[in-house]
Amino acid sequence: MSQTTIHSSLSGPQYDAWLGYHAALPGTNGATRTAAPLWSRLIDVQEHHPIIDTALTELKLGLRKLYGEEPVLCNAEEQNAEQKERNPAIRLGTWAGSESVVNAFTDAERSAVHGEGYLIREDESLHELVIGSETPQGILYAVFHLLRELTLNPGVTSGKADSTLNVEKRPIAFQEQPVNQLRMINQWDNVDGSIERGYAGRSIFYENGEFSQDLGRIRDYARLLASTGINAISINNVNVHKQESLFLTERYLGDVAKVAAEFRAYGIRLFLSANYASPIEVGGLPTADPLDQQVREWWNIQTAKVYAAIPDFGGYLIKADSENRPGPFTYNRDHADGANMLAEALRPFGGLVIWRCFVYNCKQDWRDRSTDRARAAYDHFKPLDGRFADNVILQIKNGPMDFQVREAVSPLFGAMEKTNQVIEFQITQEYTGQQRHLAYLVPQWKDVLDFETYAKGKGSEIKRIADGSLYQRPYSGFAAVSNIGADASWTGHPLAQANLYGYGRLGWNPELSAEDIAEEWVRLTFGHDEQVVQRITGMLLSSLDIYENYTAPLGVGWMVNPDHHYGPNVDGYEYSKWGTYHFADCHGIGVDRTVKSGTGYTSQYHPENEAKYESLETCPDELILFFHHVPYTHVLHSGKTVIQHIYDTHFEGAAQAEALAETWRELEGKVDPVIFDKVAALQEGQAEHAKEWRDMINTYFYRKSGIADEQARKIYS
Ligand code: GCV
Repeated sequence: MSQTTIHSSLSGPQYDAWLGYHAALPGTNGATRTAAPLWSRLIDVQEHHPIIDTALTELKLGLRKLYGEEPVLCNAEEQNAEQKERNPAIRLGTWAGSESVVNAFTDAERSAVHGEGYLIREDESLHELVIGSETPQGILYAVFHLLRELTLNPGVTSGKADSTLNVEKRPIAFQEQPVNQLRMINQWDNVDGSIERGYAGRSIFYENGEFSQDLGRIRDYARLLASTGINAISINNVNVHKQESLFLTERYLGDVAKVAAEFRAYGIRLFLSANYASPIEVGGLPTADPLDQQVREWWNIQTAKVYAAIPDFGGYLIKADSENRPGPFTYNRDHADGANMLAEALRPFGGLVIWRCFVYNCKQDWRDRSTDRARAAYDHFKPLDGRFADNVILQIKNGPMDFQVREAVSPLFGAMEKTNQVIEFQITQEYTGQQRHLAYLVPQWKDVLDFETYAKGKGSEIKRIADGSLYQRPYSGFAAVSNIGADASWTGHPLAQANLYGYGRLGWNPELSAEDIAEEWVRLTFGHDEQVVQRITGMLLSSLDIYENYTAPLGVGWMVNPDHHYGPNVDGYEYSKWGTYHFADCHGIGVDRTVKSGTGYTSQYHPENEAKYESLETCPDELILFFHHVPYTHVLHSGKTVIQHIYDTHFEGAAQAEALAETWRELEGKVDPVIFDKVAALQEGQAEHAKEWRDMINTYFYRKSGIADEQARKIYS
């Protein structure tokens, strides 16, 4: 066994996150310790594999925490039937490695799962629980599933049954298959220890130009990720600076390999963000032209060195020709030329190129009303459909602008039939309160995934493009920018852990509801006290609407301070080069993206959606200013004018933020005191800051429009 303990440089409930298994401990949030199932004292395993060893470590830890007793390992092959009868056990293994596990399931059952999928079945008469999968990863995911289930449904307590517990009738039986193939996390960490758009402290990966020596912290992160189903990670910022360009070289490859080993133990494949201009900056070549033979050879050789150090290396994540990063445009080549060059270098090793579509003109002239940043990704990439190599995947942000609290969905989903695609979300809360405000993002991601593109008629939702089923693509999935750092709670705001957890769960199964994921996370993290569960779940589920209420209205976006993007500044980006404008004047506000009179962006959608957005009659209220420039007196479907909507939502949002703080205060003494104090301070801060947003936005639009609030509330003039 390569590992018997879980490494941690920190401890406590906020650090344990959803893997504390506190839920059923006596005295914790009112729960009593549950009776251990008979099979939980023995684990029968017959094969050796590093990931199965990890699964065993996790299983032993989880069962010990849940039931106070660490199970022992045994080998049931060596027991006769009578002994087996006396020794109930958990049996686990892969189809190839464990005959007794194979025999526990029928052929039909086994063939219903493949790869990372798994089966779990409890046999009450034999007092055993069997876990089987085609792969060791599947076993690990099944173990985390089992522990989650035992925590969420503690069953009958050792004392009298507790009616407040969420008791589910046994026997346990699960058949699971991840819906998405690639379930990836992107770190935006820099080797100096900073994190671009990081709101939870310094990097856990790097400090002062070196890799962190605290591999235990990285392992703890790997287990959090694997427990939700994550199977890939890129460990450095997509903005690859000079020093990180050396990650592909001997200078850092040994360190990268050590980090890869930590993730490998949890079934997570490591990727690197690479600098497109590496042949120049690292290799000393005069060019990075993708059609230059020397350049191609440089990538081939360098990539072979990476694989010599990390044989299961995932591949390169690339941000090219975007926000001043180098790319193929410099050489009059297109993005297919650039991506395919890297694909060629990676192909012999089974590696992937993940190429980002966040490509737009960031030196726009605000006076130019015809250029529309929202159009850019589609305009650049749609014409290239069919030109990308098989091991290239395009990574497309969920919206056409940049992770706003509300924006349309990217029309590129549904536009590229012959191209592998993954959807990119942002877990880190750059534009959604920076982990100082509460914003549970799963409902937003659900809306995007459920969006009907009509690409192949009805039933062409974005989730079916992301999971590869609509176009039957070989590669597909989810990617998201991480929200963790060295903070003791990982995420700065302890409740922001729900976003990391929710992302993983949704990547595994996009059909899970935002409500179920929220409640699941709360129960795993805080236990089963009904008041705690209801209050925190309620806070999470209302949080994004609240945030939207007091910030930029009706889908127009931005209105934040430039650079750091925190706090209100209505004109912060209005006269800038970044292409993010609201065009408010004394008559009205919004961006005309119609074909009829605007930038023509609506035509990038399939006809059903184009028609819906093109017309004021059918455009949904929440996106009206994203698609149309309207007078303040325009009447929304809600019956309110735009200006009255702005006033009402901002008064309401600030009041709701205050109510969030009050709700949390009611939980004093019912949740861990460290978490309580931290969240209490953050919620007070949010309530105060929401007032600042309210007053700045309301005053701005009152001054612009000259229209008074119907309810004559206090608006500063
Ligand atoms: C990593 C936005 C952010 C940048 C980020 C960029 C991207 O513009 O503000 O910090 O850069 O998106 O996704 O590449």
